[in-house]
Amino acid sequence: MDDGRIGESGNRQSGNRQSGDRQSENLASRRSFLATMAGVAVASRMPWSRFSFSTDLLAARPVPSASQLEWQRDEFALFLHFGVNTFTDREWGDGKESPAIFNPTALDARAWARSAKEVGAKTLVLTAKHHDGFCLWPTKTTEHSVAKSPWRGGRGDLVREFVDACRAEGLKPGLYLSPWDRHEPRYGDSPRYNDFYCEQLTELLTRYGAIHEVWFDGAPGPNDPQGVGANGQRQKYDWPRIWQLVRKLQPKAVMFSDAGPDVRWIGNENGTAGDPNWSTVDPNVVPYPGVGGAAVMRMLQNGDPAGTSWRPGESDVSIRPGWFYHPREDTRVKTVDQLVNLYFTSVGRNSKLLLNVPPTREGRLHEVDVARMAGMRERLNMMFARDLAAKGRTTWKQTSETSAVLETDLGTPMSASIADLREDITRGQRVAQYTLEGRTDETWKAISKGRTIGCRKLDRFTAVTVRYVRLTITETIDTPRQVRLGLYS
Ligand code: FUL
Repeated sequence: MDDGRIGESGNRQSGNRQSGDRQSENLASRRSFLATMAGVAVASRMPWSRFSFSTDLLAARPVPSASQLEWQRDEFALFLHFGVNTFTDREWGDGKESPAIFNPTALDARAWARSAKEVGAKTLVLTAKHHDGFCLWPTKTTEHSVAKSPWRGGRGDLVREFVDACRAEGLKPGLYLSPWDRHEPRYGDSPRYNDFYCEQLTELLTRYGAIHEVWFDGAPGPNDPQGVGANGQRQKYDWPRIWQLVRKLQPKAVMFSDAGPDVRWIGNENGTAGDPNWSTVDPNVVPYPGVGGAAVMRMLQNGDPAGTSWRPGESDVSIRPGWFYHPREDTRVKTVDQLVNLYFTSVGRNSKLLLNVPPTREGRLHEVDVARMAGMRERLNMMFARDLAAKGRTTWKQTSETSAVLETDLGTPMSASIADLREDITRGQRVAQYTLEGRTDETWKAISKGRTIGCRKLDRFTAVTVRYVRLTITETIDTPRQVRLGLYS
């Protein structure tokens, strides 16, 4: 799979998740090295690293919009895959499913939102339509919707129940509308399907109040034979039109896809951002969703320090092997340890975690999934309960146009095993290389090292007892700005 995505299993990263995961780990480490070298090379070549006092050049560096900033600072969101696949026990429906099978017997969207809130998620993203084309709202665009199902006597509107529940719990609703539609006969008849798709978007973005994230999936890959319409043609999406429409109808929403434009897919479905992970990208490398190839995957995983667009990465991953609920996977729910690790490989690498928790056929979140998420939250709350550096005495010194040192005296020796680094990303992402050291006596000992920091970088290490901590930033791509250092036991 040279383009990194494929189908039968409904997992666009690889038909075989195991080998896909291993493959991406190997690639990630090789890539990280290459990207670091590229980053360093770029930094020393960059005009603004030498003439960083020119306000014109500084102004040209990409920074996040208010919506992108809020989106990233929220850190954690839940994904809900729910639809006809829930009832057929499949991952990718073929569009021939009868709406009669959609009949959740105890659906409670408010309970989804309550669980999400309890585990600290700020946004919930629902599959309003997956690849099978079945719509969870009573759309005027097709008969293939909840209106033809027995659920709520055909008068139900799950998007309505979902957004109302989110708002009642103070959460932000987001919607996934699959571009690929295996039911709609116009799919493949490009201009006509684009009209249809824009009409669906218009319904979703005008009927339900503020929608905070619009999720455009990239499946199927460009070489997947399944991705043709009834006429045997591949659909050519009008992305500029689609993006403009969302911008017009919901100017504050962030749009997710491989190609953004606001937030990008992180390049795998296992919750692992690249290291380094720059929030800036070269938009020409990933011009539209679904485009494949090694350079694309590298850009998605690592971003680009010289990138001209601010497009932070979102790490989507399911709490179970599949995206939809399957009873056979009740014993394969990720453990609390695995979920905590995911937090570190996504949020802790300047990304955002979008964790999928699929509702059951009853329309409930499964109790095992809820318990595991609660366990994750509890563990994270404990880990980050007390910042050992909060009362320390900190000094910051810029040592050159591209380097700086931050030192904290904790006041007394303390045992730490997590460093929490944060750049003020309202001014962009600047750090390209750093080392962290600690000491109690005269000798500094290495604790960790890394490349980019961005919104949040979490380093975990074997517990060390330190009184003084020193963060040496050896390379930045713009004038260094003070980084925040937290330390946790
Ligand atoms: C993929 C889809 O094919 C999966 O079914 C799922 O929706 C995942 C989030 O994205 O591309």
